[in-house]
Parts: sequence; structure tokens; C-alpha cells
Amino acid sequence: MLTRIDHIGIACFDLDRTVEFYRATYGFEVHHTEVNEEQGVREAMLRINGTSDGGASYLQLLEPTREDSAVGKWLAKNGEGVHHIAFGTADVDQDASDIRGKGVRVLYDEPRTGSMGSRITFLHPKDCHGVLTELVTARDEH
Ligand code: MC0
Repeated sequence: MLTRIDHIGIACFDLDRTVEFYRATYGFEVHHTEVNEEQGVREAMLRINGTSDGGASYLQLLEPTREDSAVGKWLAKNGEGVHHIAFGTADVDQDASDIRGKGVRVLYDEPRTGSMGSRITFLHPKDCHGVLTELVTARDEH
């Protein structure tokens, strides 16, 4: 069951400058940073609020580490902006299976490693009315 907006992924050209915009404009501080080589991103998670299911909601700022990554390709075509939304679930395997059964393309056969030790998968944007959609089970949920 999807129980929260886990994060909104925002593609940017310069992570440090974008982090500074969110800090100076809204007062959001960086909760976590990491490089995910498999996904080809350097990212900063800005924690917005905690939620009653034990998860939390974040803004995820994403700078590509290579041009041929998903975010690199998207930035070259569209420029900066919202890249994807992510719904949180205690059981990404079950939700991905249920959603696949409804005819939506799930991009990975098995969930992969996401931010902060989470398990993630993606739904194809063409099957989701133009929105790249991620499903996330946070590390403490699995
Ligand atoms: C591509 N399209 C999108 C889109 N990316 N539409 C909405 N939102 C996006 N973000 C559209 C394109 O405009 C194009 O439409 C069509 O999908 C095919 O795109 P493409 O440019 O030819 O690229 P593909 O097909 O090679 O790849 C698209 C696909 C890929 C969604 C399969 O980006 C992917 O596998 N994404 C999942 C992984 C990902 O995004 N990782 C980065 C975040 P037209 O109409 O022109 O044909 S990593 C992350 O978020 C982790 C670290 C975490 O949360 O923990």
C-alpha cells in the first residue's frame, strides 16, 4: 500500500547551487548526500517532514554524474525541473507486482538500491500520464 509521498526528484545542473537556493529561500537543510553510480546521480535529500508510518518526505535534488544517465539525458532535453515523484510503501515488491498486474510497465525485475539504503523501482512515464513514478521502501521499513 502506498502511504506517503516519499520524495519529489528535481533535476539540476549544479547541485551545490541548487542546495543553496533551497536553503536560502525556504530554510531547508541537507539531511543526506550520496553518489549513486548505478543511477548516475549525485544527490542531496532535504527532509521536509516526518510521517506517521515511520517514513518521511524529502525533496531529492539530482545532478547527473554522466551525460548518458537518465537524469543527464532528461536535463539535456528539458532543462532543470521536476524529474519524478516517489511514493513510499512498506513493501515495494508487493506494490510493484500489483501495479505490473494492472498493465503498467515496471522498469526493474527486482528493486534496486536507492537513496539512504532504500529499495526502489520505477514505473514508465508513458504508462503514468507523463509522470516518471518511483516506488520506495525506506531502509527502516524493510
Ligand atoms: C523520459 N521521459 C520522461 C522522463 N524521462 N517523461 C517524464 N518524466 C521523465 N523523467 C519520456 C521522454 O520524454 C520520451 O518521451 C520517453 O519518455 C523516452 O525517453 P528517452 O529520453 O528516450 O529515454 P529512455 O527511454 O532511454 O529512458 C526513459 C526511462 C529512464 C524513463 C526508461 O529515464 C529510466 O529508466 N528512468 C528510471 C531511472 C531514473 O530515472 N533514475 C534517476 C533517478 P517521447 O514522447 O519524447 O518519446 S535515481 C533516483 O531517484 C534514486 C537515486 C532514488 O530515488 O533513490
